[in-house]
Amino acid sequence: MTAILGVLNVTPDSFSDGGRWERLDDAVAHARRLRDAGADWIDVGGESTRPGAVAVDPDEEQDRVLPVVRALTQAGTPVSIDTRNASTARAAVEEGATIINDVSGGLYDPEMAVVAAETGVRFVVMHWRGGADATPDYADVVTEVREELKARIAELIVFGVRPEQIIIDPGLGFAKNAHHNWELLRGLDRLTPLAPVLVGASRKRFIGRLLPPNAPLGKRDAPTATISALAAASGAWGVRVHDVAATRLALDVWDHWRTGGADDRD
Ligand code: PMM
Repeated sequence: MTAILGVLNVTPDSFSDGGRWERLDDAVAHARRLRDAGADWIDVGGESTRPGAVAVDPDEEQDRVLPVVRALTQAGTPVSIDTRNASTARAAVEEGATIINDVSGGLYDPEMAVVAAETGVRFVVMHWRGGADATPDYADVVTEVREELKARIAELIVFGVRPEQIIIDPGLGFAKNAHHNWELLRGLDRLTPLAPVLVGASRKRFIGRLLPPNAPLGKRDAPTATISALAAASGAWGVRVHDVAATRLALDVWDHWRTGGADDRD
């Protein structure tokens, strides 16, 4: 069954600007809703990686995410830590996180590979060519992303990361235009032989292009859920989404399709 990572962005603009504990409570309550809706992991991030975003100091990032990671793991909720900073990844794993999700695949912070190797947790290696603001330039996006991820896996193994820790991600929207993103989704079955594949399409701009101009973000959740089902059908290991309930339903549809409704004989 395809895994669901529910997005929990603990950035200042994400939650009400009340007191610190109030914000923590909000974050934990939102995580609980995501978990109840069917998330397998809560992917906690304290730094926006969207186009135009400013890098956050790792200490500030840890002040944001660690209390949330601690509260969730203490409640038995599986946590993934979405960070490019090795110190944040290490601290989150010490608090019980079981996945490190690095949009730079370890290229932003050279210590990240060491932390992944030493902690031994699952490590999401996203395809990265200098972030969301870098210019997209590919002759054959699927082949180039595939080859770059393959090379990255080989480098990480030299650093002591075990192959079975690695999950790859095509990095939709990161130095890729809408056409590149759709090509990568169409070519997903060329990435799955390398390693388990995570897809992060949720609410991204290329989905917005399917909708009327200025449609609210929430309108992107139905097409996101459709992508989740199609990604599962293409062999994805997991999807990272904001609206977990819609994706849960879409994945359940795929599961019934795949099994011919084997549990529905009554
Ligand atoms: N996208 C964002 C953040 N983290 N992690 C992975 N593995 N893959 C992604 O595509 C990804 C990510 C940016 O999206 P957000 O601002 O909506 O969280």
